[in-house]
Amino acid sequence: MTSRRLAALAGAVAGAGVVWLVALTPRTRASEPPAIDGPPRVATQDNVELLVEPVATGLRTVWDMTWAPDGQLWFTERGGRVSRLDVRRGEVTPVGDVLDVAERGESGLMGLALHPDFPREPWVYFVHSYSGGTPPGIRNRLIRMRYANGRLADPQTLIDGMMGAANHDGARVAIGPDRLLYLTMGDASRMPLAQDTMSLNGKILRLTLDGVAAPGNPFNNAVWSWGHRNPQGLVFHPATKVLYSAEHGPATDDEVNRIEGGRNYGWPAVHGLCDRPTEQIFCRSTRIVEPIQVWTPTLGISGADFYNFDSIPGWKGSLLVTALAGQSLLRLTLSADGKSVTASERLLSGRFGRLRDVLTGPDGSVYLATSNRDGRGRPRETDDQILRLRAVRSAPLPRR
Ligand SMILES: [Ca+2]
Ligand SMILES: [Ca+2]
Repeated sequence: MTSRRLAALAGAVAGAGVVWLVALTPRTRASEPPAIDGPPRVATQDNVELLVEPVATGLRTVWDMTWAPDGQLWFTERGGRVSRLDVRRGEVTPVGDVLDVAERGESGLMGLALHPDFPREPWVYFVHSYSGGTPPGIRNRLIRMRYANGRLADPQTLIDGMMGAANHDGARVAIGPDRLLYLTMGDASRMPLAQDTMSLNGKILRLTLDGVAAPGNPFNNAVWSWGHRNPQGLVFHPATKVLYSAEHGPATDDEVNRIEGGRNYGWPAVHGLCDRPTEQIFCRSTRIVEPIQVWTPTLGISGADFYNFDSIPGWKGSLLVTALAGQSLLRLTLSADGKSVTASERLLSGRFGRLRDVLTGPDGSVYLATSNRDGRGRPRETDDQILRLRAVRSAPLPRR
């Protein structure tokens, strides 16, 4: 079945949940045609039953997803393609390609954001890797393109020359409530750069929407916070407007950080918490900000979004984070001040492979992007996919 037909089926089913009830009714006669499998269901720790539906299939390493004001879901694929997805109909419409993309190892077309006044201001922002520089190698740049008549055109480079690499090349973009553009940039496997405040690697950067270092940045350049290894998740809390990042650790210490401008997040001197003696000395002398959550061994955490809806009972205010190697969706409950994690839950373990990004939807659904064709997964025929999670019913089932 083509990806379009599969997706159309999913869209139709989303509008008529009753169909699955029929499909799930036990068959009584051997001569009946085999029923199609219903979409997988998973139960949360509160025993809320979630339905998982494919919305789009046959994609290649979906990296970043965001909403446009018209309700279309825009996404990047790492090889360079940009598309929009009608989540009700399951229709994928390519809108253009970012040219000059070098997709090697973890590098390629990554972060995506729309101008806050889109489409009146028709700018779409991207971070991508390319081959170039002296000596020649992988570099990263932030660009924007103009969207008109259904197509992307007129690429403009905003910042260029950031080191790239086949590893630690994370680049997620988020536009803040302050109308500034925030951008994560991995250390590109050059660990000391993360502590060099003149380098743009191993940083979270803060820029105007025209790509200029934002006024008030601590070092009069684009650097906002430093000491980051490979942040691939970046999201503002919907109520407090505080910025949070999700970061790949090495073999230990994946981190979720609460980002404050002008602060040092420790890498490579500190992995995770300031708990080893050598780390404690460094932390005392340099005022490190410790993560609010760590995972050891690492799960390869990536995209992040807040869930700010009532549709899934118990989830409102949660921070959702995807895991690549850990092949799961993590849900974190934050304390009232947002400075610590009070509970966590791990869902979908191994069910859909590597998960690169999560995006919560205006209808209270949760959209997930798989990354099984990134060279490290075991892709199935339908990969990569954009999946939708939604509650089957609005109240948890009674506990058995
Ligand atoms: Ca850290
Ligand atoms: Ca540590």
